[in-house]
Amino acid sequence: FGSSSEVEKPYYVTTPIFYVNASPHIGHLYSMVLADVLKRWQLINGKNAILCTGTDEHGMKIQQAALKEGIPPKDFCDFNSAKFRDLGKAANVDHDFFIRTTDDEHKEAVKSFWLQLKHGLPEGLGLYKGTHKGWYSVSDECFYPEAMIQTSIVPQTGKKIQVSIETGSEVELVEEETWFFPLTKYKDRLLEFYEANPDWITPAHRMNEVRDWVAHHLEDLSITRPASRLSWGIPAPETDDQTIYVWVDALINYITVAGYGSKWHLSQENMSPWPADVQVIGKDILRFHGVYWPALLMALNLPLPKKILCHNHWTLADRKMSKSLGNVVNPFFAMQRWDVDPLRYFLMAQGSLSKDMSYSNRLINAKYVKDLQANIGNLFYRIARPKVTGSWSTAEAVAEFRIHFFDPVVSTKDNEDAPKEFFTLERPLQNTTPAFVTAMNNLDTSSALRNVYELQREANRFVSETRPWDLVKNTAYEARLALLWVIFSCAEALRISGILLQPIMPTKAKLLLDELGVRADRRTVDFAHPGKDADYGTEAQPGPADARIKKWETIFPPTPN
Ligand code: ME8
Repeated sequence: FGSSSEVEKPYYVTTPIFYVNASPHIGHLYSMVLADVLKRWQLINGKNAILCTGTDEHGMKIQQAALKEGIPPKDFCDFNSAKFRDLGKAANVDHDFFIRTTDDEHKEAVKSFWLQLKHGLPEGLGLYKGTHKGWYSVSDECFYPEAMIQTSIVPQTGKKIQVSIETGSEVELVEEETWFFPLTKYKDRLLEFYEANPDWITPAHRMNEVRDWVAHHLEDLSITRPASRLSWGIPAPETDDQTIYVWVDALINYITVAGYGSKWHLSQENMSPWPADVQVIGKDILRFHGVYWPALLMALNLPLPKKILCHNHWTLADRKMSKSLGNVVNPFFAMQRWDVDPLRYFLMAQGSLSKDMSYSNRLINAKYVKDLQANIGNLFYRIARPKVTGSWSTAEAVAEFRIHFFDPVVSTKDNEDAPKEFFTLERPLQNTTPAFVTAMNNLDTSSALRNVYELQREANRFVSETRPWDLVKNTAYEARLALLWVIFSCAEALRISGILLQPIMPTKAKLLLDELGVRADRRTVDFAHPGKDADYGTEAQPGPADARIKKWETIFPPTPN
């Protein structure tokens, strides 16, 4: 990153860094794609944006998983981390950084952070040593207070175990000497911060959960484990018997990437790109990001992220898709079956911030057919076919329209005799982008996409009503004008949709815009308004019209692959 304060801070998006104890699944893909869409959205708004993802490689969970496989932990991490990196690549996730918590730079950042917590804070606000007794879940990598534990019986064996009420994962009673972060001392500051920034977490009800937790359940945070129990982690500086708690290690990744520890320490200048503009997380890790993370940053007087976006979970047969339950869908297989962009579209259209989302091939297929094939695919197919456009491609028809008819049509609009149905697309063309922008500013991809879907639906209805296939047979001037107006209006619907769909379906949107002959420098949101691009289509793609149309027909084929 540029270290000069004159460099504009890029919009900074993060995903959680994923545990490498198992292979990635659809839930991980969703978080990655969502973050990627938010980054790409900034890009098509003309902003500079960066995205960071990566893997979380320390802790008891990884240590045990590696031991079980009989592989040295680092080799185990190398092997599984590569799968997450491959996933990003396969899904066209445009990340700028892929951080691994085993990277030397990160370890240095964590140690530096640790030393600041230990020595750099006023009396009472820094780390202290004590005995910790509590219920630890290796699977969740956290302690739970007594009140959040219950007894459960393992169905297969009848064995009684203690589990977390929240996640159902097994806990064990642990009593050990550790270092503590005095989280309770930050209670008032946290509550004041939430009060002053009620939109800090999206959606709002997650903010309430966090506030409630801080108000009623806050305890000091044990932030080391005895090295005798946890050896696979970053050693706490200045001791030889403690390892830094994996969650503290993990959270710091977001600032390691931004140069903490190497380029800046406590100075708030030249911190580009921190603070993050949006941090995408699943609801399972809300407390870590909504409570521990701001408290740790506050302790060091560092700026807090501007926004936490907390999404719900994908379920399979009504149960959370999860590595520990084993009910996971392999995202590589899913992309092979549905193709990358249609799957990205499905995830973004069905993704929800308020309820869990059910994953099934039947649903993906239904969405593919209804939204992509029968709606957007159909519109292009209908107006681009030679039987509708005569001998032109759509791009040529649009150009023809521009050259010969633009002014007359504008004046036709004022002509009371012009048939009303010819202007029914006007309003949807005007309204789609503003509504899409509002939804994206609310980080709501699903409602953003509904606007594009509606525009395409209106455009298809418009084609059915104006019947260009009849108009094309009529050689009268008015009929020719009407035909070109229909094609032009639909091309506008496609052009605007193509621009807006770029973050969600980068490859398909590019094909669409290429096909319409939209110049590369006219694909930003500024241009996603009717009449905004005065001459697309004039730089038609090389090759015969038929070849272009054939290419289009395979964009959303009957079976995606
Ligand atoms: O928690 N639906 O890593 P993790 C939607 N290393 N998203 C899901 C999901 C599902 N069923 N399952 C997982 C960790 N996710 C820590 C994070 S960050 C500093 C450290 C996504 O591998 C979702 O984003 O268990 C969730 O928060 C994350 O994967 C958890 O991944």
